[in-house]
Amino acid sequence: MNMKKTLLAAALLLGSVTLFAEAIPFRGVVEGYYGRPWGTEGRLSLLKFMGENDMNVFIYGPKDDPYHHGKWRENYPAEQVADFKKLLAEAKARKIHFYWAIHLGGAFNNSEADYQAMFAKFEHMYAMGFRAFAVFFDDFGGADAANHAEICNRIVTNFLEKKGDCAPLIMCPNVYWGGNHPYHKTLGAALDKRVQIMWTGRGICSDITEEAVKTITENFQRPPFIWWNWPVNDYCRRKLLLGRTYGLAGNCKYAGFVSNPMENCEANKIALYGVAAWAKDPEHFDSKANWEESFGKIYKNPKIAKAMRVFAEHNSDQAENGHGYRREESVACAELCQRARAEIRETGKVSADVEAKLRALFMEIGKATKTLKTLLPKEEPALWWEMEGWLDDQEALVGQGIKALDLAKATKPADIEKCRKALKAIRKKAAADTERHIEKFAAKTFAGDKGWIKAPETATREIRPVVNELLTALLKADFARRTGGSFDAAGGFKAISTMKALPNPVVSRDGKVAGINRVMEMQEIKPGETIGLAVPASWETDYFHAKFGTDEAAACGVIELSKDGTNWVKLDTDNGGGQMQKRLEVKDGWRQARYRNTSNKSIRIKLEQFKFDVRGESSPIDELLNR
Ligand code: LOG
Repeated sequence: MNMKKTLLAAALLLGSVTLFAEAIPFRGVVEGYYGRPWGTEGRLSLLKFMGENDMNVFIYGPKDDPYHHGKWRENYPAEQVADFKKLLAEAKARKIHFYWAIHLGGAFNNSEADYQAMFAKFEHMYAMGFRAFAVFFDDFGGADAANHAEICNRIVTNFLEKKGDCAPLIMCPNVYWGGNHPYHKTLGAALDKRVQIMWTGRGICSDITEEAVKTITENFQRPPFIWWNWPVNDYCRRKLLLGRTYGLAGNCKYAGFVSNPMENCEANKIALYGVAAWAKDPEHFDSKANWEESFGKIYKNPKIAKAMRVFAEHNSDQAENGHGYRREESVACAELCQRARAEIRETGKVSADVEAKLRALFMEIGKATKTLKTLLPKEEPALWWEMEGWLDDQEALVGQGIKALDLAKATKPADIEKCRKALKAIRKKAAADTERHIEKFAAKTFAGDKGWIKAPETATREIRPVVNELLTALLKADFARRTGGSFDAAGGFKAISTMKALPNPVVSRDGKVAGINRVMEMQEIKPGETIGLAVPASWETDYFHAKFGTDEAAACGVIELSKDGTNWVKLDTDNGGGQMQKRLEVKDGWRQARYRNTSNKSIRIKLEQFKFDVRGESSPIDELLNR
């Protein structure tokens, strides 16, 4: 059977037969995240890996490729055309359907001219060799289901049918998650039945549950094509997600299943090894065994495989994030870590038994990290390039862990001082490593936007809290001993929101940038609602900058500043390009900023940035070490 007939047969099959725990017909990857697109080398490497693991769909749609998204009307430059041809050849050789997606959200006005521009772009891609197309409406523009169905239907009749040799259209809706939204029903009813509809689950980032699949299948009037937002890390950019594949209902009917991975291209292989095996045979999938065996399959050198296994064990949870999606991490040592924290809370240190076990754990991780730092540069250079920052962080974390245990034992002032010095040196090196990592990644993003790149963090779920809590307790005790006073850590770095759509945004500080973590979705802010940021009194502010992705924000509201959170004054911001910003005088002592919708209508904003530039130590541990 040729490709066209195979696709047609699969499409017909999907419409009529109930599949139970059989291979999902279309299994693969959507390059659909925000951040540094993988590049041709990375994609070639993944296509090879996908082929070897029997995945058969690759959907190209990186948010930060301008020709996919904002500049979709423009053709690709010659260089990129050549790259696509290479990718298409590789995909063909590996029997992978290579889709190209256009992102129309918010930039399509339904004029005949726009339709012609879209078809012209499809022709450009068709001429390159693309025979599979997708349309994305996520995260931009309005939720007009009838219009989105109309656009897709016209692509089917005016382009795909005329060509006659293309795969069925795949579309990503504007409301791509959830269950009973009116958008889903309208779309399901109006959309040509041959078009496949993507869906991320009950939430934007969530497990895929049987019940939710049932509801969405009814509303879409067809089984969903899953866009699984795992292991993507664009909403938890400090973390690498290297854990096992779990949380997927295996007894449902799916049109297809693609994983949206991390911008860390090579590091995705652990997760994709799991997704590939699950989607091929959900019924017999053994999540833990699959994860254990993945390392030997992915890394040729057994030493690397073994060390990656140790590293991955402590790098799998997203940490606190806006979506609330979490994964297990450091499972084998979780109990030890909890016990250690309980002891620290009660006694300010750890017992001899716990101390010995923690020391062994830190040594084991340190050894694995060292192995990776030695072997990866030569043997896995691409993985090394993208993972170096996390290896540096892991090394610094366990290094501090060991020094904290030394500090707990030290009684002589000279020994204590030695530990403090060693800790300062580790933290100084870690800060420099982070700076280097940010520069390195920023140079490779399309936007070159440093604010978007976060400091790598490892082992956040179990181990980091032990190290931080132990260090804080010991250094506080030492501070009291030296000064006779008690140390009050700078508190109060938080978001302050009255937005119903965004009640608990997460904040973080990287060097001198202290802000709300970027939110990718459009969110409604109602008249009178506010979104803001408070920083501790010990931090000095010298700049305020918000990016809302729309000039409506400046037209419909103001930025206000406060010193105490009670009295607010309007800031005369410089506005433009969806942004509001202003230099601040340190001596004015501003510690809070908020945006207030002063108009009488609700607007939709994209909280791409909301930050102060600050001066002052970023953590209590640094404050304690420097005082
Ligand atoms: C985006 C996606 C992003 C992901 C995780 C979809 C359909 N769209 O919230 O580009 O990588 O969530 O942050 C999304 O998931 N928006």
